[in-house]
Amino acid sequence: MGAINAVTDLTAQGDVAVLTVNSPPVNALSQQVRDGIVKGMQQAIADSAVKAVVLICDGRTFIAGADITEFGKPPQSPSLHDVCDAIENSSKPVIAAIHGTALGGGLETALCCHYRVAVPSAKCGLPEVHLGLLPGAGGTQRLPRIVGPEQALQMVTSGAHVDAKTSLAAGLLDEIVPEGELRAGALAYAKKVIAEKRPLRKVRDMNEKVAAARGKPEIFADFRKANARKFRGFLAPEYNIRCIEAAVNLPFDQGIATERKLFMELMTGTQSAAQRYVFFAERQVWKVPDVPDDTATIAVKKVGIIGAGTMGGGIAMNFANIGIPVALVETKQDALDRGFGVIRKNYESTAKRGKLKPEDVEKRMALLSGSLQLESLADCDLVIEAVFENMDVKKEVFGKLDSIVKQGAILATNTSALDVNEIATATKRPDAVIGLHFFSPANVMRLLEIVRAQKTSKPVIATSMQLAKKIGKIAALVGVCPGFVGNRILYARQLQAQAMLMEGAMPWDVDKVLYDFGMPMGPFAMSDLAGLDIGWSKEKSKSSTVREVLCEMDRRGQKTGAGFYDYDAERNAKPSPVTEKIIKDFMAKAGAQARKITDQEILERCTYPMINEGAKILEEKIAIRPSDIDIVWINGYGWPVYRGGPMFYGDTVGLKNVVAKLKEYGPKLGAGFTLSPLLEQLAAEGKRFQDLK
Ligand code: T1G
Repeated sequence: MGAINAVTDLTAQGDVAVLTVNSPPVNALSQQVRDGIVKGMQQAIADSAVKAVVLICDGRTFIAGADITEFGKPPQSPSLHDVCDAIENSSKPVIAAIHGTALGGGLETALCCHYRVAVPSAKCGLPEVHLGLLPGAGGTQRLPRIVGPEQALQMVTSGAHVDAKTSLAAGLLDEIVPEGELRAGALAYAKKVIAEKRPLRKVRDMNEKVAAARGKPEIFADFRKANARKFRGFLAPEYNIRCIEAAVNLPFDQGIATERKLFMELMTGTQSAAQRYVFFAERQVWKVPDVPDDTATIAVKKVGIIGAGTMGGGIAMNFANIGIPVALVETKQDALDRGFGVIRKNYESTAKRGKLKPEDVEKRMALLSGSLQLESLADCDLVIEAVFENMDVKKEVFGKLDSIVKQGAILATNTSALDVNEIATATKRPDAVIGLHFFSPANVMRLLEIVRAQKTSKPVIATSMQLAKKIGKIAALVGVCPGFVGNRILYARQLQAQAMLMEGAMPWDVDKVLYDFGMPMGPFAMSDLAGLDIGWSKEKSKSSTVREVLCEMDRRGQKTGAGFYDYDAERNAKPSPVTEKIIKDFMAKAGAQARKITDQEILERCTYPMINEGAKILEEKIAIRPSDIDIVWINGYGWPVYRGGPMFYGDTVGLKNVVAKLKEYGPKLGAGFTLSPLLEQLAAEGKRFQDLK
């Protein structure tokens, strides 16, 4: 008995051996943890005084999975399968004692135990699908044997964390013990198992629920059909489904063989590499080298928002959602009333979907106050302007805020592209000025670009990052330049997409390529959705571009039933002969000859300039690291997570190939296009963006 290695120990409590794992931060199944469990089991079994084993973890959680940092490296024994076998084939009953989140390999390990107990706050899940994987240690074969194939399909393809109560009802847990008394509760349960001479119950032998589903292929066909849209482009969900099918149709060991085969296919594929990269990128993005975690922050007890339109209203909801009072200011009462009406409607539709209690709708609405005077913001700790996207208007507002709002408050702009340094000059406190670029709809989109101006202070940055986390956003700290990170890269793509219209491609040709690549929609469908008339003015319009002509014809996008596409009453899009004619007229006027542009060229012409722009953004230190750029494009624009983001995609294609193609397209990319020196240098050195630290 005693320490087995640095992260595991074995102690005796009467005739029960307690095998404790203590490997912060999440007791992941590193080689040391695996070795400790195997050795601990051997010692417990060899000790005749031991009648049962409790497997428990110190720290914040039960085992939260395999150690993702070991993936892609040569496997080290003992394997997770060795751990599972050691437990499941033990001659003495093993009881898993669960707190925190038993996830992935952690839950799989618990499923190899003979019994499982947990505290009420514990959760169970198999989230491997989010890493582009599937439970590779028997989870796809054991889970359906307990909860049945239907619930197993839901769990493995959603990666959801299931609470203790639901897990108990589903049979994943045998008992819930009092909160904070896990060790005592598990020991008591173990003694009960001994006293009652309970059997060495193995999940692998529980075949009733899988046998009942045999001969019912519709379970899987219906599930695939119902989720086709959500799973589009992903490999892992389909592979998870196939493993559950194997659990239903094959004997256990053959099911395990199927699981191992499909697991390895995913593990060695680019989709999982991309999704594991994103897992770490989502944690890196919060780290700002010169703003340490212990930077002082400002308490934000009241938020002010100027503008109760789509953006202002959506932003307000974020803070009301976490119980922070919000004061909204508009210029006219009817605009204020309309804004409140939209917010209430949003909350009520969430409540209708059962995702919000009616009383919480009222609680959140009660946190909102409205006024026509900026003076009502005097006592706010954070004020965010979401007014018209015009520099003069914004500077005027900031000038007024400077004289109204208390000292020490943060003055933020929601601008999507304007120069935050210039906005800050309208105040005597540039250190308090920052950009908080929410993405529309602000109450839904996860991304927040936090724009650091030259004089923004570190406490203001630290507070903004901390607040972003509290409101459930994923925040990327970016520098000041036109379009910051996301929109600047978007412009690079739009330029190429529009240029190809003058070379023979139609909007629907370009959109199809990017949709098939995995984007939620292509550039032209996106423009129609956002509205073609953003920044367009009827008075100044000179029919000089396809977009201007469309707007002049009142074809302003989905909202007018026509834009690049024609839309039916359900807003289904179809290619428009009107748009085709406008494009052909422009080409005729320019004397341009249409040519066949391949899908591959469309894809390269749209994505490689994005990668190039990302490299420039890094050169100019507008983004801290390449993976921040990827986080922006995955969470702000829907870049498919299984392709890792534009910078990861560049690494996947190979920067040498990206540079070669950009040089080959040369003048086609437009007179303003220049190759990023950083991109060229990395390509020449055979390096990747991921090698940049
Ligand atoms: N391996 C290695 N490190 C991990 C890890 C893991 N599984 N999970 C978390 N970390 C690190 C994370 O990088 C961060 O490090 C710190 O722990 C805190 O994490 C065979 C193949 C458990 C719900 O997918 O969902 O098992 O930044 O910031 O918000 O079938 O971490 O501090 O240096 O996220 O409180 C399956 C992944 C693996 C669970 C806690 N398991 N982790 O959330 O903290 S694959 C998972 C999470 C597998 C088997 C398969 C969350 C969490 P740092 P955090 P949190």
